Amino acid sequence: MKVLKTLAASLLATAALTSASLACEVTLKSSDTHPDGYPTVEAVKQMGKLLEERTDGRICVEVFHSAQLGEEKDTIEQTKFGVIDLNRVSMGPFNNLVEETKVVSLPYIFKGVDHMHTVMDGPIGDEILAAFEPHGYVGLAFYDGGSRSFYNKVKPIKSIEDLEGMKVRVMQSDIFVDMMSALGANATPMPYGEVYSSIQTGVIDGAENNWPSYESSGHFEVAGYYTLDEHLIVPEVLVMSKKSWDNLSPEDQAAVRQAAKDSVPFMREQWQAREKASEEKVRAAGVEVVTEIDKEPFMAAMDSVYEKHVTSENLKDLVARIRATD
Ligand code: GTR
Repeated sequence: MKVLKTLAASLLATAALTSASLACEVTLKSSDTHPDGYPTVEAVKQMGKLLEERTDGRICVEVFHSAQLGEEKDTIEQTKFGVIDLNRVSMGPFNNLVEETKVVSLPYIFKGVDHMHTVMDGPIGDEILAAFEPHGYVGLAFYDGGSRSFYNKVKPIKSIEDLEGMKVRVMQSDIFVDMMSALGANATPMPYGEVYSSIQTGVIDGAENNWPSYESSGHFEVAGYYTLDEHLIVPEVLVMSKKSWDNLSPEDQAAVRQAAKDSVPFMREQWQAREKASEEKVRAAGVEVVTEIDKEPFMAAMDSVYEKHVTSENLKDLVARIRATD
C-alpha cells in the first residue's frame, strides 16, 4: 500500500512538472485587423507555433484577429506602450511615425510584386526593419499585401477622369491623401473597420485594396466596380513592442526573430492561394472588373506626390536604390 502511495505521489509530481513545463511562461499578445483564416493571421499563428516548439513551450503567441484589440492606428500606439506585444499591420499607418516606411508606400515605387520581394528580402528591407527601433518597435518581418486597386459603387473606373470628384477612403497617411488629390479625387482617411458602412451610407463612394481584403471585408458587396490599376504595393510588417522585447533574454529575442522570418515563406504560399480564391469569389458574385487600364497616366500623375514626400536625403537615397534594384 505504502509503495502504491509513493508511486501515485511521484506520478502526480511528474504530471505537475510536465504540465508546468508545457505551460507558457510568456504569452505574446498579437493584433491583426483581418479575420481568422486570413493569410496574415495564419502567418502569425505559424510564427507562434514555431516559437513554442523551439522554446519547449515557454513562449507562446496569441493572435487577436478581426480588430479585437482595435483599429491599426490605435494598436500601433498600444504596441509602443507594450500593451500589445506583437502587431501585424500595413506600413501605411506607420508613415507618420517611421519615415522609412514612406518609401514603400509611394505609388508605383515597385515594378511588381516580385520586385517588392527582391527589395524587401535584401539589405534595403533590413534597413527598413531596423528603422523601427528608435521609435519603440522591433521590426521582425515583412508579409505580402499584394497590390492595391480602386473600387467604388458608382461606375467602372477606366481612366483618371473617372476618379474626378469621387470620395475615396484611404489608409491614414498623408501620402495617400496626396495621391488621391493628384488623381483629382477626394481622399477620406478613415480606419478600415468603418469603410463598409461608409460606402453603404454614401459617406464615401469607394476605397482601394487588394483582392483578399476587398473580399474578406465584404466591400465587394457594396462597391461592385473594381479596376486593376495596381497603384500601390505596400508590404505588411510584423513588429514587436520594444518594451516587450526588452523583457526577453538575447536567446529568446533571437528565437522570436527567427520564427518571424521563418513564417514568411508560409505566408507567401497562403497569400497566393487566397488571392486566387478571393478573386474567384468576388467575380462569381458579379463584380465588374476592369482589367485593361492604361497605367501610364496614373504613374505620371504621381510626380507631385514624390516631390512633396521624398524630401530628405535618406528617402531620396532609398528611392534611388529601390529603383536601381532589379
Ligand atoms: C489591408 C491590410 C491591412 C489594412 C487594410 C486597410 O490590405 O492588410 O493591414 O491596412 O488594408 O486598408 O486599412
